[in-house]
Amino acid sequence: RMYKSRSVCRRDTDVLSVPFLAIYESLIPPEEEKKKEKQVLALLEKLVRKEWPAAKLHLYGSRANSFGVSKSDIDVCLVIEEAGLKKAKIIRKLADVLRSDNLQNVQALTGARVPIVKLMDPVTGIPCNISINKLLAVVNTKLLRDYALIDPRLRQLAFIIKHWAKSRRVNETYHRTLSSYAYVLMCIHYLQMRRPAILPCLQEMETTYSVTVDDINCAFFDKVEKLRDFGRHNKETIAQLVRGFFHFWAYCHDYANSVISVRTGSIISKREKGWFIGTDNDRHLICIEDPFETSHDLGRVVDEYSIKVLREEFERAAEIMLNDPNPCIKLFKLY
Ligand code: 3AT
Ligand code: MG
Repeated sequence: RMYKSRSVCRRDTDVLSVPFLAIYESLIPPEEEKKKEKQVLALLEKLVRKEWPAAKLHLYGSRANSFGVSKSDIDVCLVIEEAGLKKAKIIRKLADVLRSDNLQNVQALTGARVPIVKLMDPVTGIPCNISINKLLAVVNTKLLRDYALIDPRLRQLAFIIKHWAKSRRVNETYHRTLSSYAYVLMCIHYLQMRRPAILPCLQEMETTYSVTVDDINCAFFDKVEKLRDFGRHNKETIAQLVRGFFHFWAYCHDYANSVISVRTGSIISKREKGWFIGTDNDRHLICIEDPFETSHDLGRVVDEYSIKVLREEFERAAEIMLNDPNPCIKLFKLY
């Protein structure tokens, strides 16, 4: 048997979950990775401070939101006050600063929608992306991490869905499918909508954390240690949740009219958001509201072709989960 930890077979009756939990455990990054990540961050901080003494570096994305599998890239946000300087200029300057210290493969990607510096840490080989003043991503990283602390089933479900999406090649925004961030929001929303609910809606609760970034007030309840047993009335197992997730996206979601919203913990209407073809350049064929930048549809990358690919993949997965007694082989079969 592949699984090592006894915790994975806590419930004897839940044999269907055993292979899912084994996959989940095999994807968790080992402790050494955390150490290496700290070294990379310390090195970057040292170099950046030479040029900008007051600069701060924040880790965000899957290395910080707890949804990162082993060997994920390192997403870092450089926060500096450079009044008047264009981001592209800062990016080029930053790339020069890093190159001067023998770092390899430093690329300034100034043409991208979000300009970044890409580099490879020479010691660990870990790829690293540095963006400038992208504080909303730092805040949404905290929101995701806080949700993960409430019920362990979220992290399990999200690892499995991300692993499925990577295996089936529907986690590639440059091919017009969805980002990892979008998939995690879909998982959070799914667990908010279970009855009894497995996750609460942190943005609808009392505000204990509040920051304003780019004129957007980001406020939510972050004392999540008080919510540790929130989902206790719902006994659904990870196998049931994986099946339910795919069933929802294959057969239940109303693609024509609905928007999923983690911000409200509910489904809202496209009409309410004005999200129709023609109102902006986006197609809104699958609508996932960003929890803070609420005018932002994370499904906007999806077009008429990739929506078909996505929906066929949801249906394929739902069918496997329903009919295959040993679903993991087919489900994660590389596309
Ligand atoms: P991987 O493990 O790297 O696949 P990730 O969580 O790091 O997953 P991304 O690399 O896609 O996800 O994105 C890095 C972070 O940037 C995640 C999220 O905090 C933020 N982010 C990504 N896409 C968006 C978006 N469209 N709007 C706002 N924030 C975003
Ligand atoms: Mg990442």
